[in-house]
Amino acid sequence: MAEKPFICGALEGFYGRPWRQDQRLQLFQWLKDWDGMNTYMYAPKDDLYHRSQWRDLYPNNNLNELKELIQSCQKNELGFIYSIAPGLDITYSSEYEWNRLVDKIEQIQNIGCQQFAILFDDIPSKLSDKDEQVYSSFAEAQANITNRLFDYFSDSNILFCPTVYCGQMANYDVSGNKYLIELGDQLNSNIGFFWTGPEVVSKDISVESIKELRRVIKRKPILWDNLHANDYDIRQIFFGPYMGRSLELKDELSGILSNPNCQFWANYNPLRTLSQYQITETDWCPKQAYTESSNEWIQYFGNTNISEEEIQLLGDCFYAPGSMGDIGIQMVESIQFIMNHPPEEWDSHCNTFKSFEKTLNSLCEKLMATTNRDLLYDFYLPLWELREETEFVSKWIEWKQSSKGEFISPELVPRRQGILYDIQKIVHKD
Ligand code: GDL
Repeated sequence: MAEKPFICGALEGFYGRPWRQDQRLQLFQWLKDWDGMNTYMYAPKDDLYHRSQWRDLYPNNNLNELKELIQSCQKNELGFIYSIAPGLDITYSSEYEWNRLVDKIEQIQNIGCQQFAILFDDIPSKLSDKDEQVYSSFAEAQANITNRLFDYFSDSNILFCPTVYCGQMANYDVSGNKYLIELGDQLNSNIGFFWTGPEVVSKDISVESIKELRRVIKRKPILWDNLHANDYDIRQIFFGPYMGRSLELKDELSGILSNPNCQFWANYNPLRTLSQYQITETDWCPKQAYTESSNEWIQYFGNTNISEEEIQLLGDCFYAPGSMGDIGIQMVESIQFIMNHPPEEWDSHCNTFKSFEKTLNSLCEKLMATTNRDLLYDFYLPLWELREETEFVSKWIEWKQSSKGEFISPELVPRRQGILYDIQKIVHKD
């Protein structure tokens, strides 16, 4: 059989408020315009009918929205994958449950969808008493129902997300993981298999780690890439490039779907640079792709006065999990230096800080005046917080240089308080 085309695109697979319809339509426009991108996967954890109430058919208004999405993907020559996540409470061996699953998938098939994914991530990994009498393992139960779907919907493409979906969940022993081995043996080899890398959020993914997985699951996995996901930490947002994956990695995969930031407008660089990674054959430079993408991104800000320097600062401060771009790194280093040295030694660090502050303030002012209010609201919280911290440092510098009296904080309202901070103070003392 001819090898299926490499799947590449965006996956709406995060927890929290799903994207809006108009945002998804904007996304399809991007995916269509960007070489290398060909797919959107619908998997919002908090679409009621996707997970919690997976048995229930979509009411008409929701169904019409899905239909519009499917038709828009068809028009834009993009693949649309509908996914369903029954794992929270399904009885795998029940014919009643099987019929609910079929009815639901048929409902979506009837509005034009031809690709489906069944997701078993983030569920209790224990079979019910009833299922225990029928299946010898969790893997067998999942493989069985997914193979049955594959046979039943034989004209459709079927994909599968396992419960152990990264190296960490296999205690970093993928080759010895019984669940994965059983799936490799029992899951029809034409069914796509999702994997997030060594971790749930994998900063780097080595070719070797995927080669090892391939040997176990007996197919090339599709990367469910959480690099830019931020649903696990409300204070973070990621505007940086697709990175930490070599070009050789693509040879080991049958696709890459990025599950990015919950805030739709934050995803321009993450997705744009993924498209560039996908079409690059040699000499992949994430930083260069990021700079080019950032400059394109300005057109969506509803304020053409935003400069390349300002956009770079924005992206460099909110870059990727555990890493910043150059401007962010310099800024943190300078603050660190200033706080730990007397003013006579500050020298260029003070200038670095002041110029950062100036650019940040002008960016914020321009954003306040943007006509793309939606984008402003998406970035508001992290930007506002960064601005406040910067103002705090600025006032502290003034005070230190004046060497007068006690430092009076510029904060007008109480913040960094509440139950989360109290728990964190106790639990993470360092
Ligand atoms: C997960 C969830 C995903 C979530 C992500 C980041 C998978 C397969 N599932 O574990 O829905 O967005 O982490 O928090 O990644």
